[in-house]
Amino acid sequence: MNDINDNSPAFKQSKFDISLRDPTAAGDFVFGTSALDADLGTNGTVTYSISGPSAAKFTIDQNTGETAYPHSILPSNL
Ligand SMILES: [Ca+2]
Repeated sequence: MNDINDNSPAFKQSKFDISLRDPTAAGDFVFGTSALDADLGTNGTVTYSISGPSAAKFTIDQNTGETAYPHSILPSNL
């Protein structure tokens, strides 16, 4: 039986409301979430990215979805 890639990744929530604290250090964790894809194997692999006007202010781990302040900026630049 072969699985086909007929499911898209989905977050448990469609909207997230988060409050950002001032970072105490570059690399500070900001936000974590995960999406699920019901397909098997590589068809079910989820990769994460961030987009939008403020995307450059954050980094995201494409494997875990963990979002953080980038190491390349100082907190005062946020
Ligand atoms: Ca899929």
